[in-house]
Amino acid sequence: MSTPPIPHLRIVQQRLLWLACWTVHNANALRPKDDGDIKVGGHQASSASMVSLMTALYFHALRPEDRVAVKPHASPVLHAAHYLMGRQSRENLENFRAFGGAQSYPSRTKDSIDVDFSTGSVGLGAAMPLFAALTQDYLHAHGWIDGRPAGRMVALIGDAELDEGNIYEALQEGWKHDLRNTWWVIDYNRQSLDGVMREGLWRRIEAIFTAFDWRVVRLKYGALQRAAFAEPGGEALRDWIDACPNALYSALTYQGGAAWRARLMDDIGDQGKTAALFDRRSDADLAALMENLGGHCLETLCEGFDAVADDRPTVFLAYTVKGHGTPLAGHKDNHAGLMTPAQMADLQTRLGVPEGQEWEPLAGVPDPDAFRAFLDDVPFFAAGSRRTRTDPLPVPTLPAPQDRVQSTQAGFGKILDALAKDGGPLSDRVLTMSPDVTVSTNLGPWVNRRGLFARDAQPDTFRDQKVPSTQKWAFSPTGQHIELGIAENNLMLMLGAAGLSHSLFGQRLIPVGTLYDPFVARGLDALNYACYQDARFVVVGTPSGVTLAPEGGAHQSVGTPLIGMSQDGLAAFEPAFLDELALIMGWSFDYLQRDGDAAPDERTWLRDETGGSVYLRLSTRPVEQPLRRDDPGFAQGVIDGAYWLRPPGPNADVVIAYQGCVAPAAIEAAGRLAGDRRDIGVLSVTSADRLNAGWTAARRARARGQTGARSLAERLLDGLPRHCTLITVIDGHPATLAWLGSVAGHRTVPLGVEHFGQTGTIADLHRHYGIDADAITAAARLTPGRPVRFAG
Ligand SMILES: Cc1ncc(C[n+]2csc(CCOP(=O)(O)OP(=O)(O)O)c2C)c(N)n1
Ligand SMILES: [Mg+2]
Repeated sequence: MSTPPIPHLRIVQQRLLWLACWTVHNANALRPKDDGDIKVGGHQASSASMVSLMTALYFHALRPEDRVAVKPHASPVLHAAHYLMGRQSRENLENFRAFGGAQSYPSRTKDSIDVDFSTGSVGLGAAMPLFAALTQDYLHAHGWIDGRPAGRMVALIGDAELDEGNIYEALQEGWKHDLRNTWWVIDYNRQSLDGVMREGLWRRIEAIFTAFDWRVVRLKYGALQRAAFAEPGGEALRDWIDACPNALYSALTYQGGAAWRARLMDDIGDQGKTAALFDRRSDADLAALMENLGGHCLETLCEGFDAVADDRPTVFLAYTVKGHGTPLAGHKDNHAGLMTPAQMADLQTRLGVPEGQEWEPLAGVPDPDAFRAFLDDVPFFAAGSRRTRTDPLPVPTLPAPQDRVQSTQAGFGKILDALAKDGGPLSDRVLTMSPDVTVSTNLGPWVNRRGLFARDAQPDTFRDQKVPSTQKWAFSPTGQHIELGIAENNLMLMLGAAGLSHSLFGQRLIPVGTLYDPFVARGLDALNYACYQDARFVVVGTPSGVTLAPEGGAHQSVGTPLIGMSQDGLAAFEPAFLDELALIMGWSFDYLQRDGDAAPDERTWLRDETGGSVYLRLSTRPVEQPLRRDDPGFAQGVIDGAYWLRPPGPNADVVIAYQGCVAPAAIEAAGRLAGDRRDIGVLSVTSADRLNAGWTAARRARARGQTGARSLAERLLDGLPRHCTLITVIDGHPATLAWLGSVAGHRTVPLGVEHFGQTGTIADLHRHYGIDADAITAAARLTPGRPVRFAG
């Protein structure tokens, strides 16, 4: 490790502090505002807290192969670092938090700079690099990134983030998977948003991380403090610091040198040596000494980071002061605090930034050439962009299983099983994972063929003992299934990290994760977070709805179809039949590898070329399969979101539109009604999400003057007579399909599930919630038009 270039780093530290504070100040106090007096925001205190940490890391300790998640509210520092390196534009900084400018919180997709991991929802940014480290190990074990050093996956986190439960879930999961190459750097300023932390949190942190086999490095005292402790009377000062409550330390920091002196003299000034120690320092020097915590001392930080040469997961507990180096320092209300223009002017003078040169990257730097030469050699930035690209893997045609009666969940297992058996480049890159529901979500056959992943092989003891089992359970470095603990947050984060493999590590993975559909809600913020990063994966919610019947009320999902519709970056499907499912899975494997930007598709008005992730909502209900359907119109409709299972006649006064496993009820009801309502149509909706998105996009396009824009939903429904009633039905919230009536102005009766919690048979529950054939026919009876006579 090279000797830390402390004088240069000191300049970086000052530059980052200035540029970060100035960027926020400009956005709030100088930039003209459209919204009147609404505060733009940005976090000067949280940024100042992390300036030294980020200086030591980005400008000294990190290597090009490392990847970093930055505490969301330190975004101004990250942008300042890139600006200093010539990687961020002044225009973007001037537009911080404005449309198109530098983002409020680091964003992989919206920021122009290399953001390795987006952050924003605190806690998740801590866990994401941990799962990226597991992904990196997976790639190494499979021999795909041999010859390149393993990078460190680094999370820079606020201390209050440790309140988030997902942190501990991630620690436990990491421990199970023999985690390595992971650093968490805690900005231990002992302040959260609203106030000051509980005393002694560090002890809990040390105990918890140690319990999970992490190395704990406490960076508590800066070099100045350590030197002072060595002076006569220094030990008493150290004891005083150690005993000082967080709130008092913060308050004294805010008040400054005179307040420090008064309090210290009161408490320990009766000892002559200690009094002399204080007397040797001016008020300003005393304040600098007391604020010289490890997390602000470049020597201490560089030493601490450089001392870790192995791959053991390491947490650095870096003591800091929130707002360090600014007049906001230490005040308990400083989270959203902004320096006044006068305070900014004062800071400007103190940091030697000449007036008019506020945006100059090297303003006030004494020897710009030498400093520039230093920057040119900073290792982390030296290798250029950290984003990688990969060519898409070809997707084979996935044949539909030929069962006569089968559920989509079982079909999913069979399709993956066939893919595992047939082999090929795509199947080798599929990485499945499940939070302790591998077997019960039908991933078993895939796992039997492809094995479980672990860096070190572990035998299947039950098999070795000849205990009969249908499931092989051996782990090896070539396995393709990651068995996760139950925490659904971890599934979503692992999907997110593996789903960024192509961009983080230049190696494409096809992550497929399964969980029980109701527990999508449990991992929802992490799912949203993964989508926000533009990670690419398939997540399968199964079983779903009330149709999981005897599995019980607690496991029923009602709102997940609406999650599928509303989640950006996620195309949601709920097929009823296996031929549909096979088409959707094949399309998904291609869709998640796309990265283009073509014009919208004229059939659907969807912009599929940009790609995305996919959510499949499946069911355990065995359903009679239709006869072979091989016309291309059918296949296209399945992918686009809907097709006519039974096309309506010209005088249709009822159309039944269904999604998912209620198909048999829709078909039965149509059969019963057909005698009297010959023109009845049945619309199979495979994706309310895509059907709806296309409709919205086409309306928007028309509003912009593209008068010919027409979505699939409009083309399907425009031809229906005006008096036709749509009866929609789904094992899920009725709002999922209710909007169909607005497409062409048809009266709609939306059937679905609004309550849950009742156990029973499928027939019991479908009757109870009114989504069976009787309910559909009853709804049809109430529609205007000719009365219905029942055949039998
Ligand atoms: C999940 C989530 N909840 C709440 C917030 C709002 N929030 C942003 S920062 C913050 C406090 C952070 O304190 P800390 O992590 O200690 O960072 P500091 O500002 O002290 O550096 C909160 C509650 C958020 N971003 N994400
Ligand atoms: Mg804090």
